[in-house]
Amino acid sequence: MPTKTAIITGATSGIGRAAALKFAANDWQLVVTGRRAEKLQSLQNEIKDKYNVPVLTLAQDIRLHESGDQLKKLFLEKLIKPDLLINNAGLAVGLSPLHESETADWERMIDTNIKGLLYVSKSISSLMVEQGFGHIINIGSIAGKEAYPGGNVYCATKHAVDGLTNAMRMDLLPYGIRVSLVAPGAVETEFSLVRFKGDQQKAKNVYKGYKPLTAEDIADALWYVANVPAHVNINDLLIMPTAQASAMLFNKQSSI
Ligand code: NDP
Ligand code: 8X3
Repeated sequence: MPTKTAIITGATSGIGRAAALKFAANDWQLVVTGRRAEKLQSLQNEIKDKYNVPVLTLAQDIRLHESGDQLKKLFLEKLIKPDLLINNAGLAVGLSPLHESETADWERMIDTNIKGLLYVSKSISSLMVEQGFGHIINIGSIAGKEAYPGGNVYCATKHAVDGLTNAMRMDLLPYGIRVSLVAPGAVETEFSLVRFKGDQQKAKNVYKGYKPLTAEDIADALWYVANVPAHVNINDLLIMPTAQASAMLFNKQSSI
């Protein structure tokens, strides 16, 4: 019997996928979401083959108002309780100065990184309040701690995640529900491919000359944050590659 249940949004690639594998390897039951149904299916198959723990998949676009309630319905129907929500789904689109950027790109980032996170958090935290336990981990970013040129709207959305994490922790304090932020620096995933709209060369260049974090590094951190004793909460964990000192400052001659 699995010990606990985690919901991981954006589990079709990168950090979310690595986190799903990490928690499944440690006997957690999972509910995983993302838009690409075929990727959710292959994650489900891999977890069943390797770890034999139950995995429910929900293919959904987190930007839709009903995304949170769809997830909540699944929990009520299956009679399972969420121990942990990892609000991971997110993206950057574009890296242009504000006056040259596309308003459609702003909408995608704001709707996914802020509004999607809010829809899911509202629905799942209401279940956690009713059941009297739970933990929410939001994935922030170094971009939520400092701005950088061309980062404008992406940085604003991750600053919003930072602020929301603090506010949610206050709202959920009376119910003993923990709220944490895990904020990574550069992690090599599909992130840059999405940011540069499929331009493989531009995406590769982001990680050239140094060793970026891997999705598994962040999955390990998520595992740690989720498994500290019940009286401990990790409020805010900023994790950087050794070769990255700030959003813009890299040692690109680094051997590590
Ligand atoms: P990936 O692009 O590899 O993964 C992003 C995930 O988000 C995918 O599973 C994608 O699923 C999901 N997603 C995107 N849009 C939506 C949507 N509208 N509805 C549902 N799911 C969606 O990138 P990462 O793993 O790197 O990103 C994960 C999180 O980490 C993001 O919040 C990102 O901002 C953050 N982050 C990343 C860093 C990095 O350097 N990589 C550094 C700091 C933070 P699908 O496309 O199937 O919908
Ligand atoms: C992703 C990291 O520095 O590209 O959140 O914004 S960065």
